[in-house]
Amino acid sequence: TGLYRLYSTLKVPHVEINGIKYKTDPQTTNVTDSIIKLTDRSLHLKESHPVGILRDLIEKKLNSVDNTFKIFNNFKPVVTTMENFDSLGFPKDHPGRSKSDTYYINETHLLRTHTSAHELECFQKIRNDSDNIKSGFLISADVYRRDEIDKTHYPVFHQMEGATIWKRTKADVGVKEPMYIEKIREDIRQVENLLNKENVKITVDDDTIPLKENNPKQEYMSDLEVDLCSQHLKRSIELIVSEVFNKKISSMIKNKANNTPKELKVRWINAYFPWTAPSWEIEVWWQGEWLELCGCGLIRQDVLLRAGYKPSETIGWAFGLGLDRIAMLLFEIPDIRLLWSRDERFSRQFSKGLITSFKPYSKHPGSFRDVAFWLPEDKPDIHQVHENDLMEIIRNIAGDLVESVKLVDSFTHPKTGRKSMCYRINYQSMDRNLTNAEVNTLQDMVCSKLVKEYSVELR
Ligand code: FA5
Ligand code: MG
Repeated sequence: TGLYRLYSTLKVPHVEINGIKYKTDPQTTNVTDSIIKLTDRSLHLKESHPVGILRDLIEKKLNSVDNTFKIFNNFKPVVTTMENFDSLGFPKDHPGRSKSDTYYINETHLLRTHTSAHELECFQKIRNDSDNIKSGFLISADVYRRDEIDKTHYPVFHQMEGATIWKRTKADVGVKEPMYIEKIREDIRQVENLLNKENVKITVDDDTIPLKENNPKQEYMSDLEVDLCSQHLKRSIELIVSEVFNKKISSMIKNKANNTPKELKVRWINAYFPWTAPSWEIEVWWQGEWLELCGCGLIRQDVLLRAGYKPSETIGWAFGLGLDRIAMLLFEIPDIRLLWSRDERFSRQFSKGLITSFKPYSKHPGSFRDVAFWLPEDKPDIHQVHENDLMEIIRNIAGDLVESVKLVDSFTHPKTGRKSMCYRINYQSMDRNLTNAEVNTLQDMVCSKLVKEYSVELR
């Protein structure tokens, strides 16, 4: 970082990430120092960190079926726009590509926004792997998205990607009940057996059967293949969910927690992803709300062809699961910033393979400040200062000392037509008390940066 600081003071247009230097360009680059600092944390690899413990738990459960999944956990976060978007068939104008949502390093490189960025590569890697009818992979990694600031949002979180494919063999052509079909049936039975062993029953609500028109199947798969593949996908994800939540429920029963659920309720809903069809999301009912856990679907043939498979050679599924929110509820971590804490009082509470409840070590009072401003007159469109741009300014100045940022007021002056916004910034440290003077300094810096970068007029 010393070297990097030297570069930035000399205004050499480079950034260094994971030991590699990348050219920046003023039109595109929006990755910041505070984000770059997080690129070598690899929390998912720490075996005594909540995210690492959860990753390990899920990997073990999935591979307990028949050890099909090859594991890839060391991909670095810088990827190309090709890998993150084009390889998956994202249209050129997809909102996911926008600078307001994605951290770009330059025109061609960015911080991956999802683990799907490595799907193509992993499909290639497992292609000539074995003669097995069934193969697959799991990828866990940190992913980056420009977003709001509050207790459940952080610009970096973790995902696990999973995929399974079955090979249609030559001998299968024209046969009524081909070998791989029988294999998929057997694979479904295996997952179901494990599901039935879980101690709390899982209730599944699925109104995505039969397939709706807005979530169509692909031409190259038969109705039977779609049916079997999606059954295997859904049961496999339900197995993950019931493993994780059963562990939690068992410990709640042991601790006689009064909000212990008696059953585990999940539901399937239709979804859309450019590289799967049909596509779904699973949600779990937890403490009064539906929690979105995972997106998934049957892999589009285009992706498999790009990875070098022959037409109609394979069929299969993929999913992408968010780890942080599950880790937070599993370990009872009240603020997502804690996952990034380097405080011993946090880290010593967790150990490999154990699900334990986090005991808050202190609660330091927060202190809020409002920033109110008029948007520049010649730019009446509020997207000129995207909300995520404001979040980045605050993050860069105050880092993890900011707990949340909320829009508390916005109005347009009836005569002049000028627009005014007011945001409330809550400053609060997880480790110590902040002084008023310290908070004022941070707030002053935020205000002047906002004026300088976006020519707003403070009110
Ligand atoms: C994806 O990222 C797709 N790549 C998932 C996928 C993979 C679909 C393979 C099909 C096939 P999505 O943006 O919905 O989808 O994110 C997936 C999961 O990541 C969500 O269900 C959620 O659990 C988690 N997630 C998304 N955004 C956040 C966030 N800001 N903070 C924490 N977790 C998040
Ligand atoms: Mg989603």
